Amino acid sequence: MTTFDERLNAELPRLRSLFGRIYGDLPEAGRALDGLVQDLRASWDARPAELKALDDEREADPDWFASNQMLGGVCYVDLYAGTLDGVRARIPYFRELGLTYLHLMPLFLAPAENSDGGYAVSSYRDIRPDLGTMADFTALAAELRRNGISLVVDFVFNHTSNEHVWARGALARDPLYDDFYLIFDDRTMPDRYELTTREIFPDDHPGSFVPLADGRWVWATFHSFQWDLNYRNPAVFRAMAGEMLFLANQGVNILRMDAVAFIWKQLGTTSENLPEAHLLLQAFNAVCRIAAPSLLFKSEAIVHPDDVVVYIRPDECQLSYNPLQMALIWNSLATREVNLLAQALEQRHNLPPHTAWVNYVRSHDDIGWTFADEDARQFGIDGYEHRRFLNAFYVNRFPGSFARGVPFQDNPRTGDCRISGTTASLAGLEAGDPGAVDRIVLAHSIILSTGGVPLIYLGDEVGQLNDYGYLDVPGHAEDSRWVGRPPYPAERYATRDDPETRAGELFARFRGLIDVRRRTPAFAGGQLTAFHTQNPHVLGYQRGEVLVLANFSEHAQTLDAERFGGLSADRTDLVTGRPMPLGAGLTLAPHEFVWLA
Ligand code: OTU
Repeated sequence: MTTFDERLNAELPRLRSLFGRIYGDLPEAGRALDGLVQDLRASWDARPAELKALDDEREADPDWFASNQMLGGVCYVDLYAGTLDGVRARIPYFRELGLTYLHLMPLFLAPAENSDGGYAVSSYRDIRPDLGTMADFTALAAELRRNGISLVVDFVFNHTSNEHVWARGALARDPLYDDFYLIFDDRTMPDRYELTTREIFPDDHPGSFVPLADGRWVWATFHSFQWDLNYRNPAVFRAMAGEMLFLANQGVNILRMDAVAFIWKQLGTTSENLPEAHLLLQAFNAVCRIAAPSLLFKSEAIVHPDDVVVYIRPDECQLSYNPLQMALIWNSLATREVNLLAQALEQRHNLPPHTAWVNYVRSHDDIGWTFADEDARQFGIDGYEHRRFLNAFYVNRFPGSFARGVPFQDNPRTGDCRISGTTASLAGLEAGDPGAVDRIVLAHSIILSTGGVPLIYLGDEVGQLNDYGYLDVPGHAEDSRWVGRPPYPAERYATRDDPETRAGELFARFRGLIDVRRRTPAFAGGQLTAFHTQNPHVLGYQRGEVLVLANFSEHAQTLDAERFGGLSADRTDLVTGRPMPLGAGLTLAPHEFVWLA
């Protein structure tokens, strides 16, 4: 077992050098670092023995998350289970499904009516009262741990709500918090910043700043009640590190680092993905290595793929959402062509050792078309026009569309738009399209087999549909992402064992795939080898000795025997157990995929 002092000695030089690179020789930085070292020691002393044991276990097995046993689920506490105790009561179901990772959506104290789904945090140390208490949370974390399920929560550290004590202090000009946010007396600086920043939630407010009651302006990238923190102030880093360590000691295993792209601002730039954002994450990472060694970060950067990958390193974020794969799965379902997805898997999938993707079909957010225009151009596809097509297709404004999505942040000025909806509604179940179930399973077969942690939005495994009820909820009606956040689909779950129902059919197929993945060591790790099918509708890749083929069209597709030259021909499909010799070529039924061992 490594002692605290050994870890401090090993990591402090790195932390100190990161502080130097971020803050230069600012005298406050030295003071913040000294204070932080005291915080680290106190936090370690308070860390429960059970968590210290887990620290040792995971330090000895740093690739634990790359196992083919890993399966993630994500849900809202209130919508899925009512309260934290309700979540605890669902642990038997999580085990039935095979979850080893549970992401509970933001559950901290937040403004009453609209809190951006909890992404406006008013206190990192208080649970929203209607969900339970911090003691319930800690107990749930322990219960999940005993059931082999790692607990993931959001670390919303780019901003706080305007009701957080820091925000109230800053508004009141309390010298302690004066410099915690980016507040300006007049529009001079905001105007200069906004020359180069992007509008994120234009439906809420234009630009990056919102006015305060006293006439000043505060930086608010997202909603007017979400104020961006000022990380140029080293006291902000120390304060946030304290909140992080507090959560670590409650038994959180993975922090989903929200909105990482935005944490550092620099005049004359987009203020996204700046080098200091990475240095700050590395400094937070060093903090964990010293006082909560098993805590991992998952980066939430839904940006250009070149920018996404830079966050993924063992000493920064060990895990990352894979927004490119997510968007391109939907792209292939719409176009029935695998060109962009195959290219992404070939050129942008493999990651450095000791890191992993979190692969997902959809999240609680909108789907943004974050593929690289340069990549698309290689196929003669114009990014702007193609995004317009995808947006039209997924909101059912394109002839023949099976999708029932809803536009999000439609910005006619920039042409930007994103898509909200549940997997089932986007895949055709709501429209009654005969290919819907196959599409839902096909999409998940990709995230279950490409390598990384597959993450299911809970309820999608029984085909939950869009919830238009959000239109009647104050604070939600303006935000179409709520259409994709339906309450627990009790009726669907109740029929999950009845193969005559849609829910039952889906659930059985999900369970089948999850079982195969679990007993197939080739699905561990993240390395993938491209396999060129030469058929525009059929995706191919190899995971170790397993050859995956997936037909994205609603017509049968044939691959000639010569495609498989050099591969062993004697194959069985792990999904169905059917022998599939490759010697005479192979025909895939509509939307069929095979995992050939
Ligand atoms: C995240 O998303 C969360 O996932 C959202 O639910 C929050 O509203 C938001 O942060 C603010 O906390 O713009 O449309 O990577 O895509 O950070 C979602 C850039 C978002 C953004 C992402 C943000």
